[in-house]
Amino acid sequence: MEIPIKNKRLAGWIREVAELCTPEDIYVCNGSRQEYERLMRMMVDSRMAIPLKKRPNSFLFRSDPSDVARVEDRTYISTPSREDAGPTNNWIEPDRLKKTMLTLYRGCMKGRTMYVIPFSMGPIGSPMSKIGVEISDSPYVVVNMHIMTRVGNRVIEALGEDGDFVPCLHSIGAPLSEGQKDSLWPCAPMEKKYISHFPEENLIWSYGSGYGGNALLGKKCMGLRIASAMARREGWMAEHMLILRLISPEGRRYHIAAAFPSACGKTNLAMIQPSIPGWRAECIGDDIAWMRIGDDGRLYAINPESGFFGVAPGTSYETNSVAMETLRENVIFTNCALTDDGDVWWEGMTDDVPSHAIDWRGNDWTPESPGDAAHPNARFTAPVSQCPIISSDWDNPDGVPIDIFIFGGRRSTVVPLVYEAFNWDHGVFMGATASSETTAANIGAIGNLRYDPFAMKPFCGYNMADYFKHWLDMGDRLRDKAPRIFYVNWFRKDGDGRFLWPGFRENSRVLKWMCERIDGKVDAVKTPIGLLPRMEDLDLKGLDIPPEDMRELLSVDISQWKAEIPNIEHHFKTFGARLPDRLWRQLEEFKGRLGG
Ligand code: OXD
Ligand code: MN
Repeated sequence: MEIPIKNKRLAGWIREVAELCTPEDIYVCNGSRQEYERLMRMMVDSRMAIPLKKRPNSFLFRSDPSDVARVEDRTYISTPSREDAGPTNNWIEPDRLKKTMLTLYRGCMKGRTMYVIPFSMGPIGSPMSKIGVEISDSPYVVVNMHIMTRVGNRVIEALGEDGDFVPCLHSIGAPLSEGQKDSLWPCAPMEKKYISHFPEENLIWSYGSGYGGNALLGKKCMGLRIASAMARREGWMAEHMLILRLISPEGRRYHIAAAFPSACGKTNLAMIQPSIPGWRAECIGDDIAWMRIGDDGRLYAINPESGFFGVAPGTSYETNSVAMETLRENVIFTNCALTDDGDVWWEGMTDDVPSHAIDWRGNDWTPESPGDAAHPNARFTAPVSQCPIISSDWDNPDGVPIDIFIFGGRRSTVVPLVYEAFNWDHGVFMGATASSETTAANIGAIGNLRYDPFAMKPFCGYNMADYFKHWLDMGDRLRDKAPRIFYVNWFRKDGDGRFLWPGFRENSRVLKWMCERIDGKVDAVKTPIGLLPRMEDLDLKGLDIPPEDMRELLSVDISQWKAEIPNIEHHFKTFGARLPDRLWRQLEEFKGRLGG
């Protein structure tokens, strides 16, 4: 077969994969609009995609009910030594894992087209960007990759004859025998799914799932797991962070990067419309930040993606009008409900609930039906460029200079609305001990408390203790140019389970306080956990929030925090001797501040 590719390693790899997976044909994607439209038409014809009458050029897909989220239990970091993957990752020795997966890959694309998807994470040609090539037998993956990354001929050109790339092999794991009728969402059973990373070879092998981060390999697999390992080797950072620009009434710009676990509001914060008069925000990215130290010693961030793969349920004109505007056209929806007039719907989208819809499983649904109309992890895939508040710098190849880091999670108790780190090491301690109640973004139990350091637990491609060390090293290099570090919790509840803080647009009040902190305009209250706002420094004008709620939101209950200590100790001990001493020291100091 003639492959129109000059890059020798790429041409060789395509041949090798084709021999292994035995597809019916091979198609190299050029990234054009015609290509996108042709594949969509093909999927509409096969009834995998449903065109939406109400939204131009938008389509609904329904996945298999067993294939609805990332599968952390089936995700592997395969390093020669188990220690190098660390206690937060599943591990199988590379030769053994490859042997198992080669057996699965053998003949797995039979009856299907093998798509070769050359993509760039970050603007093509930026020194901060990296090229990947995904081989996949899923046309759904191709159209999503078109939106989420920069796909096509320009990438092949940038690769040249000997440019480097990350090979990302993906198969849904559902070969078709002669005459076999295809299912609408083919995939392999759970025990055959593998989302594997070989960080020492910069290699990704994914098998058996067609959904989200399991299949769109530029995102979590390359953009975070492989990139984080590369970043440590090369002295930069790959983080699970949104990036936004906040602009004060005087026109001063602040760049904020914030790490929250999946489905904890990163997309909402990335698209915030400040409720405080005169303040504006621009969106740069909602999920991943790649950051390097620039010539001036500051930390510069790019969003390596070019699309949003956001959680749909809960998104509304009330909670995130910018997202709703972004979703008007050219969108791929997955596992949302279909309304009778040909639109999508999900829980929380409108106050009026449709009296009838087709649910995410394809069944009739009414408000009396026992289950949700949309799956809780239903998603939209939309181009970043359609976001009405996208920053003109969102694809600036040099990135934007970060002033503020925010960590956080979903905690109904204990953790106050906001506090600031005393210094970089303390900020790293805050990130390393970040905890959150689990969400539907991963297959597994929902609402369990877990440590999710830097919101990277599912995404760190190496031993997390070494990752903490990398953060400490970055601080040593950045010194007084380092971003200031804050921790937030928008999800605190009272005893009756009611949220104490309104969240969404009102979170701008907390961001404003952070900006005033870095400008030295306001003092803070020193507490054992960090620096908290004085009540009078939080701009609460126009917000109807009872003072007792505010007091609770800004309270630090020493006995509750003391009760966290054994859990933190246990969490740290899981890293054994690899945990940096500087973090043990932080814990000792924390205990001291809490009074023993
Ligand atoms: C995501 C996730 O899809 O974190 O961004 O699960
Ligand atoms: Mn994410």
